[in-house]
Amino acid sequence: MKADLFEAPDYYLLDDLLSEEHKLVRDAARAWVKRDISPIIEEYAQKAEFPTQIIKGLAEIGAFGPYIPEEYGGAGLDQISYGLIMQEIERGDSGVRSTASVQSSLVMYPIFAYGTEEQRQKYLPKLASGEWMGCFGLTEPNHGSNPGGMETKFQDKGDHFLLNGAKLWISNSPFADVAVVWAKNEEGRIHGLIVERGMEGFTTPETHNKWSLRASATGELIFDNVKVPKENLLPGKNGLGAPLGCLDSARYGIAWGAIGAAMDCYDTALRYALEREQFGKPIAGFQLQQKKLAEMITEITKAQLLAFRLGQLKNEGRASTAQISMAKRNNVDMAIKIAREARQMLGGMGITGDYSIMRHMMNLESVITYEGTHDIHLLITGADITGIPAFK
Ligand code: TGC
Ligand code: FAD
Repeated sequence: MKADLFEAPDYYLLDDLLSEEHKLVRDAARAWVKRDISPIIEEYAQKAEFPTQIIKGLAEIGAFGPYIPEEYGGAGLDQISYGLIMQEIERGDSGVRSTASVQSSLVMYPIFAYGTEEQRQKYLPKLASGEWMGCFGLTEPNHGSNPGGMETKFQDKGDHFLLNGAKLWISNSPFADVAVVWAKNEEGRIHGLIVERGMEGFTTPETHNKWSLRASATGELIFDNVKVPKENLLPGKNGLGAPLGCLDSARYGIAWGAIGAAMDCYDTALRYALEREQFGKPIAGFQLQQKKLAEMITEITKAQLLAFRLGQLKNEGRASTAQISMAKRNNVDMAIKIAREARQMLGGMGITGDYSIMRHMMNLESVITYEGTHDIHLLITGADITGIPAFK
């Protein structure tokens, strides 16, 4: 990995719209990524290992529960700060951002929003500090885009619930201390349960051979007659809307995160094009290369504006699921296209680990798939504007 010379593009002077707190939070995350992620991430991605030593640093920059109130150990920040932290982390690596997204939006958020006061007190401070890590089990082998069809189920056994089933593609599962698991009760209603490592019958085998998100640990959750204490049920919300409500928060973070990956690819390609000479001049002087760079900065700027406005709406409690879908879909698609173009601009060097672009490009194949695929988000927009759901 070359020295991290990253300079963030801000073509429309968006910094002027940020508060001093936003800039402080963003700059701290940016400096941490430069110091603690850039020097090591390529090695960990190559060996397909999550760098557990970064957990403490993630907690320190406020990446675990940025918008969870301070009384529960969160950072008590607004939604734009949350987005900026995700942008900076994903500038380093989408897999590291995944770890933070899952911890914050898919584990801490449901415990905060749907949990009892005892559950909040027990889990949130430890999750915020990184002492405990969490994962979120919604997807199953036979149910990805349609989680409502899930087969994982629990029975009421009087003094406990008996949980059976399996979840697949679960970020953080191989090392998570707690899992927020979505399962159906005997009436077929979906509920959230907090399952802890060490419960008998609960295993978390790792998924290997990924070409994407290699620095993030992914695995299964297997429940074989797991006795879950009744106090581990999240009582505040049930039905499919409960897990989907968590996805709103995570997808919002991804809309910002993808900008980070795109900015890194653009910045790397611009610097390379100014230095690399062919036919007696820098390749940045050729019109075809300028077209790529000009289109990249245009798309990044549009994505930044979309994310910023969505952040304002989120702060006001007015961001709809469909608005979040539009931003997740657009910004991830923008980033993956930029990664592909930027990689070409580096010629043969673009396929090496000396530069971050190919890693971003491969990571973004997961990002465009998880938290709702590119096509599912298009259908969410379609349903919103026509009033006719076309999922089934
Ligand atoms: P549908 O009939 O549309 O909805 C069922 C019920 O849920 C309500 N609802 C929501 N509630 C809160 N927030 C939302 N965003 C909601 N969206 C829907 C809805 O009102 C309804 O309520 P009610 O009371 O009428 O029952 O459900 P459907 O079965 O037709 O499915 C719709 C669809 C396809 C959009 C949905 O299932 C979907 O979003 N599928 C994609 C699945 C997905 O995104 N999975 C992600 C798994 S987690 C993950 O990938 C983590 S990656 C790691 C990382 O983040 O880094
Ligand atoms: P499928 O649902 O089988 O879709 C296959 C294809 O069919 C897609 O192109 C899809 O768009 C298309 N399709 C499906 N339905 C329709 C339709 N109605 N109309 C048109 N096209 C359709 N899940 C979790 O619960 N927790 C996690 O932490 C988590 N982490 C993940 C990490 C990684 C690295 C990956 C790759 C996935 C992760 N996921 C996680 C799962 C992820 O959310 C699912 O992969 C995703 O929702 C898609 O489900 P699927 O893979 O089963 O694909």
